[in-house]
Amino acid sequence: MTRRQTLPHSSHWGAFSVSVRERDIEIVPHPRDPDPSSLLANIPASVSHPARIARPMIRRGWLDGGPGPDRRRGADEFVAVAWADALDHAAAELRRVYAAHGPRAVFGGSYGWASAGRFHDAQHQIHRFLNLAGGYVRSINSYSSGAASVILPHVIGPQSAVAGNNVSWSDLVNESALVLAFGGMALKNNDVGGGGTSRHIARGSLAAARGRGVEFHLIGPLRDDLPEVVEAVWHPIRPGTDMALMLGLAHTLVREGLHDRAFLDRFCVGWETFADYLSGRGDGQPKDAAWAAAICGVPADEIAGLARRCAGRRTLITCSQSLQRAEHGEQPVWMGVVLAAMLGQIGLEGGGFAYALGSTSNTGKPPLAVPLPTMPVGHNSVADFIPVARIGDLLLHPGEEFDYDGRRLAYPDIRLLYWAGGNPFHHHQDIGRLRRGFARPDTVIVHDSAWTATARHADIVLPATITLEREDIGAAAGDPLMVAMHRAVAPYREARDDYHIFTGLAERLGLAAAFTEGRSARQWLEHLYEPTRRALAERGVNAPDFAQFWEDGELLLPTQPWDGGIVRDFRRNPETAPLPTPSGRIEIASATIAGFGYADCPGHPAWLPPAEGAGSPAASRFPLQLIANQPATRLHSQLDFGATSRGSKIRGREPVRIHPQDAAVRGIADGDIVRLYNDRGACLAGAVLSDALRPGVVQLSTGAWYDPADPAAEIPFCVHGNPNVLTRDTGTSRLAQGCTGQLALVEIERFDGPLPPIKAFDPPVR
Ligand SMILES: Nc1nc2c(c(=O)[nH]1)N[C@H]1C(S)=C(S)[C@@H](COP(=O)(O)OP(=O)(O)OC[C@H]3O[C@@H](n4cnc5c(=O)[nH]c(N)nc54)[C@H](O)[C@@H]3O)O[C@H]1N2
Ligand SMILES: Nc1nc2c(c(=O)[nH]1)N[C@H]1C(S)=C(S)[C@@H](COP(=O)(O)OP(=O)(O)OC[C@H]3O[C@@H](n4cnc5c(=O)[nH]c(N)nc54)[C@H](O)[C@@H]3O)O[C@H]1N2
Ligand SMILES: [Mo]
Repeated sequence: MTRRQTLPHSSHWGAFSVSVRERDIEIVPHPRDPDPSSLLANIPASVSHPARIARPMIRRGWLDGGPGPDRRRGADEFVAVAWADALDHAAAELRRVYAAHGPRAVFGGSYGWASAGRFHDAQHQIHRFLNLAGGYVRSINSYSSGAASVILPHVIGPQSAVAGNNVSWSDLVNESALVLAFGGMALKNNDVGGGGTSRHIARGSLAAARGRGVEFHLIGPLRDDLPEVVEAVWHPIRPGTDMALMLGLAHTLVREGLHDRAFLDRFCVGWETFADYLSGRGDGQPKDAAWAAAICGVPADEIAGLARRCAGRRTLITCSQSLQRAEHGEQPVWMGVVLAAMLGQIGLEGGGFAYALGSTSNTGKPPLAVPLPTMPVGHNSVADFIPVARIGDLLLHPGEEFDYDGRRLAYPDIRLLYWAGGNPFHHHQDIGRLRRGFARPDTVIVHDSAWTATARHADIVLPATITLEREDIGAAAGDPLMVAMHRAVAPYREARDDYHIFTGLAERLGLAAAFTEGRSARQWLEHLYEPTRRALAERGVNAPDFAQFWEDGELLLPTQPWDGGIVRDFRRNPETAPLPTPSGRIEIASATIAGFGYADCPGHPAWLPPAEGAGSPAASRFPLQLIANQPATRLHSQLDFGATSRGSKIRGREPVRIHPQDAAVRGIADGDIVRLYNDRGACLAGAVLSDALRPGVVQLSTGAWYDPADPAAEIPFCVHGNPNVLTRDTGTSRLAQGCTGQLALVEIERFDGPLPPIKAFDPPVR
């Protein structure tokens, strides 16, 4: 027996150390972290779980019949092959597609969170490789923030200007008087920060703010989107209707003369245009509190009272990312800015508008003073792209045109789909439709460490290592701890690092020297570390060489003083520090957007009823509003087989929360297995009765691995609880084309049939 060692490491949900003897590991949270994440307990299972991919695999139909569209993808068997053969096949197919169809036939967007670590990050690796191989059709923006990232630059500035960079946690604690939190600031979401985090501070900050007397209002369908300690007033809104509530607040402010005319005049453009809409001068419908109440389900006097509470004090409006992950998701983000402008608080400490503060663990913290190690990806020769959540349309509608942010673009014809570090059968909507899309290309190549549904829909499956099996540098903007991620265990069976896999392909394509630049993985770490070390030395602060950093296991990086960024500069002097919008001011109405002529995103914020909302034809058959939010027990689909995730399941199914009234009329008891369904698909889940939901709302978080009862079925039935069999594959609007996965209409019934087994974690071949 080797002796037990303790090694530094990191993950998207926190820095930790791993105590290891052979493959037996224990995870110890970092001592700096006041509130470590329960997601750490998912990690031990990952080391040797049977869901890990043991060997390279090729799908039977592809191996026998060669490349080509194939509806058997996802329902075919796999054949284990030697690494050399798998790489030969993949390289030959890349060569064929590049030669016959050109780089516009290769989709390498490969969206996904992959793992913490600056060098082995799968997105950097795949994009670097494909750039050298000839280029690829990419994806832009994110599932997280598709709508906000496009609307915000038109209205106030880039997303980074208001996402945690104008109002910090310490501003909130020390300066805010009232926090109006749209979508809340769920502590579960604070577990995660892309790239890692060494201090989870949301819980402590929220408690401290309340301790100073800050008044919290939660606008949201779930009471637990703010922790009990802040004693929030809960306004249980009908999902997808925040825009109407915001208009009702705005109307009340104007009617009672509580809006800040001086601020609107000095810092904004477009007020008159919007005011006409608000008052109903344009369309005959005043957007008053009574009008809003009928749409959003919050009583009119409550809306009016809330507007009065917000006026005349240091009010902070926060908007979670979830609000914009829905049809017309641009609107509540735009209107959140407008409401904050009407209150005259934008650019003041602890006031104004903050986007996504609390949606992840690294917003609202001071920025770093030195650059982080960054893997260069090179240059992509292909101009074509898709807004990331249009993957279904890309695969199903080659050649078809679409709108995006004032441009008219077309979908290229994709022959080869390459994914590393993401799980579209987790992240994308309407899995039945996505499956039809995945049948279209000639070849699908996937690297993953585990048999996700995406791997099961591939032709060539290449087993990747997990972070514990390799060395890396863990770091993230917004957190000062840089971690020397030591290798803790040997790779599982035949798994290889993505870098190693791409090196093997690069060798076959004659690109090895360009891809590796002659460096081993360790030499890359040393190379990538150097700019950070140099910047530290230039500042005259502790700048250990790489060997010392590696031995120390971590390095605390200096941060910059918090200055509130461009929004606060603008508030101090709008003439010398204009915003980067067309007018240099906050755009309450946008001539640019009006010029696009989009009915689903007009030139000022507006209430636009969603196709599937209350009162829609679909609602008469599927009357429950599903919230498909981020899971509390894992990061997305990652480590769904881990202890924390498994521990929350009910007879192996993902829990669905339902209000006792909705359960009673359907004869559903706590702990029952239920079937959620609509026209697009169905899934099983375990019922949890809870009065923390607004009646009519059910909540099934994302991330349970897609586990079809019949993998070949046209309409998917997932026996495990993946809500994306139910969600609708449509963009937020022609402006941003963002993901709309947060909401869907469903019906629920008790499932009394024989319970199908869970097979998601069984490998398709041993
Ligand atoms: N209905 C609905 N759907 C949603 C959302 C929603 O609110 N509702 N939210 C959306 C959001 S915000 C997001 S960000 C997406 C997240 O979607 P994804 O980022 O695609 O989800 P993950 O489960 O993190 O997928 C990462 C995959 O990479 C693999 N992986 C990890 N490390 C490595 C590595 O080093 N190498 C390789 N090759 N693979 C690795 C993991 O095993 C996993 O399969 O989901 C979106 N989907
Ligand atoms: N534990 C954990 N944390 C995570 C992640 C994870 O997978 N697991 N993922 C991370 C990622 S990639 C992202 S992008 C962020 C996402 O951050 P968000 O998008 O903000 O997170 P969600 O949990 O999807 O949604 C937050 C809450 O919004 C509420 N909500 C939903 N629809 C509406 C609505 O129409 N109106 C109002 N007012 N409220 C609504 C729901 O009650 C939900 O609980 O989370 C990050 N944090
Ligand atoms: Mo996200």
